[in-house]
Amino acid sequence: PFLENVVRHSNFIDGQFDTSFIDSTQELFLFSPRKDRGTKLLSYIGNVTINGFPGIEYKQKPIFPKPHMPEIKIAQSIPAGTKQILDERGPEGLVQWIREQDDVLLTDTTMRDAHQSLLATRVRSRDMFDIADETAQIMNNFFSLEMWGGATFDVAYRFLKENPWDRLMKLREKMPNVLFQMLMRGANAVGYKNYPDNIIREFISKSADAGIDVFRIFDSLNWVKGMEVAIDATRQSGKIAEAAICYTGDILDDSRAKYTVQYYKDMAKELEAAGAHILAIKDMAGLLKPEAAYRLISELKASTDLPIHLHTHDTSGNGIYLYAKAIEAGVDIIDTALGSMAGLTSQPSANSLYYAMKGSKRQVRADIDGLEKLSYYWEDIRKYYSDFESGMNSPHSEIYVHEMPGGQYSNLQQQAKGVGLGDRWEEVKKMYSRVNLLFGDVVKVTPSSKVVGDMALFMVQNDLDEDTVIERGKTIDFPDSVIEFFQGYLGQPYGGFPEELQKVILKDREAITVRPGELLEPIDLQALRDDLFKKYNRPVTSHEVLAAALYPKVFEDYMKTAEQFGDVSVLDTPTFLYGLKLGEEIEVEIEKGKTLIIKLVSIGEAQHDGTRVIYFELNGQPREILIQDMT
Ligand code: 3PY
Ligand code: ZN
Repeated sequence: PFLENVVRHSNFIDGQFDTSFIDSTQELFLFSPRKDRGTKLLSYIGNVTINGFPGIEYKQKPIFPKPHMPEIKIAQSIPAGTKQILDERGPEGLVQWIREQDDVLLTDTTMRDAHQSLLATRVRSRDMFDIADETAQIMNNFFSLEMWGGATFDVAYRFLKENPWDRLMKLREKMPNVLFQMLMRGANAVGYKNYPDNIIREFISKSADAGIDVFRIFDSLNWVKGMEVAIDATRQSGKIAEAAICYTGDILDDSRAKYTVQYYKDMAKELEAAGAHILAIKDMAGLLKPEAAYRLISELKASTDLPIHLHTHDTSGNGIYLYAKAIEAGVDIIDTALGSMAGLTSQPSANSLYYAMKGSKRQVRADIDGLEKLSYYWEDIRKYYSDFESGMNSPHSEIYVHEMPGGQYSNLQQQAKGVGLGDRWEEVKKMYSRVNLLFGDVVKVTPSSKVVGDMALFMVQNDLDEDTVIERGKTIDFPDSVIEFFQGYLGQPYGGFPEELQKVILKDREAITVRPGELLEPIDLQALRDDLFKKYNRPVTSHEVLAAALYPKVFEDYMKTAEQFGDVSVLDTPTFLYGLKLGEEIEVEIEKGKTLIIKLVSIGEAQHDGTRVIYFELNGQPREILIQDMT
């Protein structure tokens, strides 16, 4: 097994036959236990069959069509793409190459922001692996694939019970030709709070090693100080630092004068000075109107040499129009999703944009027939996750009023349901925009958007308004996230905090004005590794150490589930979410060449202690599993 681990390791696959990496790579010494995997999987399946899956209304397993696989010839060798340009010419060479392209280049967000925004980030790795070979063939001329970061990291551990690093490394293996891009929340990494600098540096370094090429780095308050460590760490790793300006407000609205074109131009200059290779405009809520896009891109093009990469969400339905205007103004790269995973709170459709721009001066570089085929596949996959859809089924122009990021919409809605405000969702949305103004008109993107969302839920739940928050505030315990925000632990908002509100919320707590990273003690990763070693009684990988540093509780729960049920990522998605129907038989490949055949034979009556015996066949042999019925 040791040799197998070495041969399968990405460094070895990348041709680093100098095996000195063995000394520093603990995961090579991990040998998965061979025994008992069948029983653990049966326990998982029995459990989900009886008790259902969190967030899915309990029902009989639906019948899903077999996903449409694109009928394309998979070439013997994978066509070269932007990844090879970066590897051969380095970040500066890649930037130069972008400048030389006349076509508009695309980033596909299907495996990250699209499902984060449409399906509460629930798409599993397996559904990505199954289409990876075809994606590498069809999207070989894309600029990049955004497939990691943002909320995908913690949702993978928390809800999907799978390891996000495996997703990254396996996709890298299957798609070695196109740049991989991740969303990095600056000093908040892939979390909701600032982490010590050493964690940011280590996380970027390990993500780069595992396969990320382009780090889109932003700060949730557009505070450049909060982005500097991440930009520097990315440059140190030899990767692309794509620094983002988060777009908020409306540059066309003079009554909303806080975020002007000049504000964005100044920020672009600061990011260039901080070492950005590419400038991203991150329109996380889809507020950028077509004329505003034209003006903003034109002015930024005139004031910086950096290539510009535009990101939006199509919530208003104006996405294609806005992209057309941005293309006219000279934008270099834009973010789209595959047709069936596009639109609404997700990105505009690559397929539609391709046709929209046909006959215009600048072409959108894409293989449209191939995109249509990939889109069919995702149309089927999306059905698995229908319980996580937000229920929004037509464009919402109200986005220009509530300004909620696309990635937040379905999540906040779930959160509202969770605290019993499901039927007051309209009120919550209105309150969201009122809280924004109460906070002084802040940039709203993870995690600052979560603070605004938490406060909106809190105010609706407690029947508070702008006046009563101040009047009664001294006796109110505000949500922790709100207190921490006003303490300056997410950084400093442009224009400062509203003072009166800050006093009411903080009471006798102190606020900081320096970068939180300057105050946070480094986490001793070696000590953490030793602790984890003791706790789990086996060597832990550097990826596991980082996960434990970023999300201690989530990681601990994940490890418990993994101990109880084994590696559930091998299950097909319908079985993972719904279990099995009586008499249903599935094949589960638990490792290459090793398949289990699992059949659900019958479900015993509930016993007086609430347990049931579930009768399976495992590879033809009868097996009984005892499950606690929690329904
Ligand atoms: C995230 O931080 O996850 C986002 O998608 C922000 O837009
Ligand atoms: Zn987004």
